[in-house]
Amino acid sequence: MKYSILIFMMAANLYSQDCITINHVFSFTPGVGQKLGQSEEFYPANIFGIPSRIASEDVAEATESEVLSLGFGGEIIVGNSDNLIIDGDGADFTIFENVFKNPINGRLFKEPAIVSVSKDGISYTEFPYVFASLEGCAGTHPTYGAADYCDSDVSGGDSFDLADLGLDSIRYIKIKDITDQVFANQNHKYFDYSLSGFDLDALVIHNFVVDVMSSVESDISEFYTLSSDEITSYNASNSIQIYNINGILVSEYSGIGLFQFRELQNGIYIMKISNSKGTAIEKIINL
Ligand SMILES: [Ca+2]
Ligand SMILES: [Ca+2]
Repeated sequence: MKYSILIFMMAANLYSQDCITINHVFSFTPGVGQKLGQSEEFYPANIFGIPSRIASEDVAEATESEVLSLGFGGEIIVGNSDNLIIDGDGADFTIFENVFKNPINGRLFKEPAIVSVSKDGISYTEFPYVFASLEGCAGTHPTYGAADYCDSDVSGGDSFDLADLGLDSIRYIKIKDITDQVFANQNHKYFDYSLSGFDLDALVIHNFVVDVMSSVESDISEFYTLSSDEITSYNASNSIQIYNINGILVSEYSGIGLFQFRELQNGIYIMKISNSKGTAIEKIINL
C-alpha cells in the first residue's frame, strides 16, 4: 500500500493555489433531445480545459466548442487519468455549467445534474441534494469567466467537498442529468418550457496528487476465460479483484492459474482484471 506516501503528498499539496482540469472521459451516455457539442469535432475537447471566459450570469456560454449537452437523463463519468482527486482544504472540485439569469423573469435558468464519486469506478457515493431547491446539484450557479477559475470562492460553478462524504480520494466523477424530472413537473420552482438538459462546460480539480492510471479500460479478454464459478488467467501480470455489489473487495488473485470462486457465497459480484494491456470489468453471477 502507498498510503503513507499519499498522506505525505496530501500535506505538501494542501496550500497549493494551483488547479487542474479533467482530461479523461470514462463513459458518456447521452440522454434524450439536445445534442449540442456531442460531435467528434467538438467533444471531448469542449469539456477539457478551463471554463468559459465569456460566461457570466448575464451571458450563457452555448457554443459547441465550449459545452457538451448531456440531454434529458444523460450521464457522463469523467476524471483526470494522471491525478487522483483528494480531500484537501475546502472544495475539492468545481463543475461549470451554463447557468444564467433569465432577463425576462430575473430568475436563474438551472438545468441540474446529480453528482456522485467513486474510487474504483464500481461503487459510487452520491452528494446529497434537495430536488425542490436543487441545492446540492451541479448546474445551479453561473460561471464568472472574468474571475480566477482556480478560486472556488469567486469562480462561480458548483463546488463539491469530499469531506462531506467522508472520502479521502476519488478517481471517477459521475454527472447525471435530472432536468427531465424538473421538466416533468410544472409546479417546480425551476420549471421552464425551454429546459433541455445539463450542459457541461468544464470541471476544475482543486486538490489532487499525481497518480497516473496504469491503464484505461480496454479489451483484454484474450488474457482470461471467465465462467460463473471460476476464472482462468493466462497472463502472469494479471491482477484480479472480486467485489461484492456494495463495492467491497472480497477476493483477490494474481498471475497465471485457475481460480475458483468456492469461497464466495451465491450472488452477484463484479470482477476487475487488469494487466499492462488494460483493465476489464465483468459481472459474475455465482450460483
Ligand atoms: Ca468548456
Ligand atoms: Ca475538501
